[in-house]
Amino acid sequence: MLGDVFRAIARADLVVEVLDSREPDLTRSRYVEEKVVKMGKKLLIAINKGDLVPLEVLKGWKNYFESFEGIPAVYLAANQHAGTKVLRDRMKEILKGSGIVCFVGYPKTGKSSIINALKGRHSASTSSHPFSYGYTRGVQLFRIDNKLMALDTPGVIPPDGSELERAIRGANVDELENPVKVAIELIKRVETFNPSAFKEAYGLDYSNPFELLERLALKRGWVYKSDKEPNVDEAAKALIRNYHDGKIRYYVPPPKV
Ligand SMILES: Nc1nc2c(ncn2[C@@H]2O[C@H](COP(=O)(O)OP(=O)(O)OP(=O)(O)O)[C@@H](O)[C@H]2O)c(=O)[nH]1
Ligand SMILES: [Mg+2]
Repeated sequence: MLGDVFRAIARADLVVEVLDSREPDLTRSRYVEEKVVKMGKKLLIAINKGDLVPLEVLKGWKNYFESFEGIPAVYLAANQHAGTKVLRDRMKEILKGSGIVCFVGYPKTGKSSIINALKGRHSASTSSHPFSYGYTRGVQLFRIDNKLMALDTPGVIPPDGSELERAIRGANVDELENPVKVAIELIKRVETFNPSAFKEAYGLDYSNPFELLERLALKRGWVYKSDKEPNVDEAAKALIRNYHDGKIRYYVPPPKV
């Protein structure tokens, strides 16, 4: 799988690494970044899901990447088509006109959403390429306009890292060993940055993470047939999926430069 991504990078002139604005540090792959540089490709960071985070924080992360790490960066919210023009202009500027751009990043950071937003309504509706959300399987080539082509790649997660990190990096919930344990860790982490994140998302009151899962299960009608107890496993998976789908608002502040 990672081999497919590197073969796609080899075909491109510029690589855009897509990060989740809530967790830019945990959703970036220094391994892939180093590989991109070694392969002689240009790198641009796109901080996506910007609608979930205050503008000052987005600017702070952009400044951190550009000033401290020397990597050009833009922020955007693909699902609202906000910031896509800035991204398109920045890509053309780096490419000095035209070329092939390869989008990489962990699953669920929004690679396919960005490409779809870049294509715009007109070309998307006339495109013969099948476009779908959900996990992108193979590498696909799209035309953005008469200057830019985009390679969409599947998100790949290295096997190292804790289950919590894997969940934040978009791991398929059905591949997590213990979704309830991971969901509880995720709730605790998010609440250290935004104590009311889940109350805002679900409108539920609770006194601890496990109780949140129970309340969520009952609200959705997920109970075990045998004893009518809340199905917390189902609730845990749903919560992690909602997290991936950008329903939970919080942010990790950028490092002080
Ligand atoms: N809130 C918010 N959600 C977004 C944004 N962009 C994408 N999403 C959501 O994030 C989820 C994943 O989006 P995709 O575009 O499929 O992500 P991907 O990186 O292509 O995922 P893989 O193909 O699995 O690697 C979807 O539920 C999108 O609706 C955004 O800017 N803001
Ligand atoms: Mg995709």
